[in-house]
Amino acid sequence: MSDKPPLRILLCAPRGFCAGVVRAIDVVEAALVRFGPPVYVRHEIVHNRYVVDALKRKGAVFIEELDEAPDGDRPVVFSAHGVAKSVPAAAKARNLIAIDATCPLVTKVHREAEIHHKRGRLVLLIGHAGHPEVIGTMGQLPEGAVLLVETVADVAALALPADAAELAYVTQTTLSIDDTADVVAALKARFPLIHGPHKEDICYATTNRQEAVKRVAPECDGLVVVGAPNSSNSQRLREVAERAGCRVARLVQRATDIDWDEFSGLATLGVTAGASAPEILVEEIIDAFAERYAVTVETVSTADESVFFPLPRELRAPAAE
Ligand code: 0CH
Ligand code: SF4
Repeated sequence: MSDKPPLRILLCAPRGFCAGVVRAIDVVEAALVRFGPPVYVRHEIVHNRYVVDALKRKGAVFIEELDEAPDGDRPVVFSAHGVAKSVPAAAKARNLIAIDATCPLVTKVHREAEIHHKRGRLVLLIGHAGHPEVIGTMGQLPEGAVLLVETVADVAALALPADAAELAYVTQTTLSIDDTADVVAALKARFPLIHGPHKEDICYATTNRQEAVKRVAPECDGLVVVGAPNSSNSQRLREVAERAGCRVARLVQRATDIDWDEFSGLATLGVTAGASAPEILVEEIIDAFAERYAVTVETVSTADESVFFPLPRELRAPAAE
């Protein structure tokens, strides 16, 4: 008999990589094959250090701004989070080879914002200030054409008349489903004529990962989200667990980050991973618990995912003759 205390692990499914992240990483890999190193990547391709370090070893060079890359015909990949219109324009002006790894579901939001603007509407973006996706979406339109709204209180504080007819909203793709529903409800209450998507622009992956956490959290005393602190969708998963009553809900990048005092005396632990966290890190964390507990792992599945996004045309292998 094991002298380790028992621990039941409820493993959320879906968890981890989404279709946009798989595509973004594949874009960098394909660009390395097509052009050879160095391939410049503007911003972390996805918010995960393990992924970034693995690509660095293959010859990717991560930069925050375009001017950190030399002029000339080297490829520069834009991250999954998207970029302002000024970025591809600057790349073109400098003769860089621009390769766009923006998730198609983020690009869809960019196009929605553009359509609203063309129809003469002021666009309200629900999102988190300073996040690269928010900077990218705001940067689709001229200065002042998009206003950022983060909270219900921000809606109340908007200096706009209640009968402002030409208004629309779009959202960041990785927000909390519940918080966003409240902000959208506040917008609709204050501006009944506001245009918007059917619900919001939160993507399928964000929705499914939050749903799975909601299902397991009430049964868990603790929950680990494998993900990085700058990963918006991962942070939202931790919040969902906390709000559902998990005594300890933590975001963890690697097993070495776990504070074992916090995770002592657990009977049931939930485990999930943000959309940018590779499965190998989930395994590492479960293995670390297995060193201290006699673990049993049950997968709790709340949705099936089969979304796939092809590579940008310029990186696809030529069709077989
Ligand atoms: O959740 P955020 O947007 O911070 O990004 P991530 O952790 O890199 O996950 C991938 C989503 C990228 C854009 O939606
Ligand atoms: Fe695309 Fe959603 Fe993944 Fe972001 S989280 S990359 S929007 S699928």
